[in-house]
Amino acid sequence: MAKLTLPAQELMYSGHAACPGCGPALTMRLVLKGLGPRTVVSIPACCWTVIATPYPTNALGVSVLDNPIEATGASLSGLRAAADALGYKDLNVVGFAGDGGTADIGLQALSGMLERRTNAIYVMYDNEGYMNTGVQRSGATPLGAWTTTTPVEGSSRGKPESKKDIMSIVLAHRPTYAATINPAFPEDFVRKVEKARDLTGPRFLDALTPCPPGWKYSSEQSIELGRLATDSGVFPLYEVEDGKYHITRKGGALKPVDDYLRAQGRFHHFTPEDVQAVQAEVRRAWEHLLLLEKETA
Ligand SMILES: Cc1ncc(C[n+]2csc(CCOP(=O)(O)OP(=O)(O)O)c2C)c(N)n1
Repeated sequence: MAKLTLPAQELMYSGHAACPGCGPALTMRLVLKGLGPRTVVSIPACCWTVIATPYPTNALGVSVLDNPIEATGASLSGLRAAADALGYKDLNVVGFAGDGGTADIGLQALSGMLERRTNAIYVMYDNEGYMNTGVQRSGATPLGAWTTTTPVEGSSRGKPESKKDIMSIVLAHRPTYAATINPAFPEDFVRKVEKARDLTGPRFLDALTPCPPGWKYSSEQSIELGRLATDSGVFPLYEVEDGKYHITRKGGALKPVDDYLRAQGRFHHFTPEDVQAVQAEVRRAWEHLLLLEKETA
């Protein structure tokens, strides 16, 4: 059996308040393994504020700043300016925000930080909804998914709109580095975090983070779901450096999206036609990614 080569250092401690199987918790643990202790993390209102820092505790072995939900990008610019003024050149300035606080409410602050070329790493953990406040839909919720604000009852059949493409929005700002990461593939994940750590300028990491209560599945399936997301092409693993695309996991033919969708209660109302529509969209996006990789080689 292959041996994992993850850094042994733990900067996330037990006793935090995450649900069992929490994808965002796995993601924080791996991000800190890749970055090490010279790190400050700015966290907006989201599940992670509750997980890490119910006053006066901190489950992380690094400093944490709680910021307003809309302000993570601005917070990173301020933290970097302060770190530079104090001469802390080797400090990793990191934002760790949910999809709601990134792709919706904090989008303008993120755009400002990218455009100002703030020397910082922004991690979006994408659990595809406003989970901390009770599973409301976000711009990152996928097409057709049940949430409390996109119910499956009467004429409502889940979210009528498609998922917002945050990577394309970020990449339009030409960051130094942007990559998708998935805690179900920890070595690919940590390699990208370490690469981001060693670069300067604005860097963005987009993590898919399964959420047992929000996606309605049993907590021990989080890693399996993450694997299915990537191997079906729902969440491809790739990185973009200096405008060049590189797909970091290509395992032959994509698996059908069926297993991924059927494993989650939020898609249980899907008809075969709904599954086909998702399949067609996933295939189209995958082909587009292959093309981008070829064209930018
Ligand atoms: C301006 C503002 N609006 C709404 C809220 C309430 N609020 C707190 S956490 C949260 C959900 C954030 O969702 P997301 O960023 O996706 O993170 P998750 O809860 O899924 O971890 C909301 C809406 C707030 N704190 N501030």
